[in-house]
Amino acid sequence: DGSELVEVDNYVQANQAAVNEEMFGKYAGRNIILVQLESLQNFVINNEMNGEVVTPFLNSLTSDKDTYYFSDFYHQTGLGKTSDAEFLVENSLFGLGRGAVFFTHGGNTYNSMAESLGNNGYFSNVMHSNNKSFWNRDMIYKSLNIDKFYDLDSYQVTDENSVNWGLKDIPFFEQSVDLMTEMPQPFYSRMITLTNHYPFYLDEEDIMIPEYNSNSGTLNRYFQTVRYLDESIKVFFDELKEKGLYDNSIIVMYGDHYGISENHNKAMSMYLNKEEITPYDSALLQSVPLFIHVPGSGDGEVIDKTAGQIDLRPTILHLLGIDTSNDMQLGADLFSEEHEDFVIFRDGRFITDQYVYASEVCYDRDTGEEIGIEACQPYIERASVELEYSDKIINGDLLRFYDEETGNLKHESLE
Ligand code: GP9
Ligand code: MN
Repeated sequence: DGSELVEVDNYVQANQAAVNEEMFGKYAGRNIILVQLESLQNFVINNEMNGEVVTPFLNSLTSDKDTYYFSDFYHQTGLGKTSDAEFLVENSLFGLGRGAVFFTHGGNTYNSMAESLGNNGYFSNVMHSNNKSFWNRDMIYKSLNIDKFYDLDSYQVTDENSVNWGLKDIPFFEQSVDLMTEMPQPFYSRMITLTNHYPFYLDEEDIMIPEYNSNSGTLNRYFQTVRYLDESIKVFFDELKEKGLYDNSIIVMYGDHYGISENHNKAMSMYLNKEEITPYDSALLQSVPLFIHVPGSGDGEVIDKTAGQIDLRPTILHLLGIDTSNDMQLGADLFSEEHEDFVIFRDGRFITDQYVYASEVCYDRDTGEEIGIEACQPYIERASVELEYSDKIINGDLLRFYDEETGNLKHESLE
């Protein structure tokens, strides 16, 4: 019943990070566009592959005057992959340790980012050119109060403009911006790219750099599809400018999860010039890029706070001037002075500014040396508490007992 929520609520309230007054509402009223970048890991950013720049456009954003680039940001997904990233961002809660929460708890009550933005006059939508029932999206998007899902049926998909999983990212962005011109403003669009997805195939005409030369065809092709993804984002920005949607929007872009699994450690060690990939390395490799691009703001900066996808919702809502102090959330605003350098992975691993915890070993983050478990112990406990609370909320469908307007438990839950 709802009484289970009392303990969770106390924890959430006690761990709220105070808003940064300077940042709160700084970009209020703008459209908000989230781009979830399929399988994009941070190791390719500002890096080369056999002398080829892999992400020229995103690299330019890392030192752009209008872009906050978060260089120590991590995905927190589990088996739900893309859908878990979506869940984290909408709810500031973790996906589940087993299965995909999109499937298992699609009918729950949620207090999503779409709902908060909807309550503040935003038209919320998701744009993704795949069959609407993939990952049970059509069902859970109703529970998340997303006004409209621009799925496969909203796009013109032909043999020529598709590859691998479907519509290529460049035509996806072109067609999406056309759809945006028809939307009521302000809008909240959450876009999900597709081309940079395993097994990383491209048509000949879209190949811009050669393959890598490791023993893994997957890693070898990955650089090429990442290069294509980078190009598609450049096209997206140009289209937004052309259609007059650029200046009054914020564009938030982040990787959804890893693209290169541990099955390719040998090839990765060759690329990274390391003798081997240890659990310590694997954890750090879960870093994905995060960009918050605010056209014309002059507010660019590289921020190396240790953080994760669960932090996106409070960060974004606060930038737009929307209060989250009553939200049942486990993330914290990235611009808060009280944001802690601590990111918890779904499987219990974690990273702080000082430690990496993986395979039940505590590592000194700077040196990669194994150290005594005591240093990690307080974080191990907090990681397990937060994962457990998140699971409790989802498994018990506890948000149906919670009134996020007042921050109180609903009456019937205590009867
Ligand atoms: C499918 C796409 C890919 O629509 O989002 O999902 P993934 O396999 O990466 O979880
Ligand atoms: Mn994905």
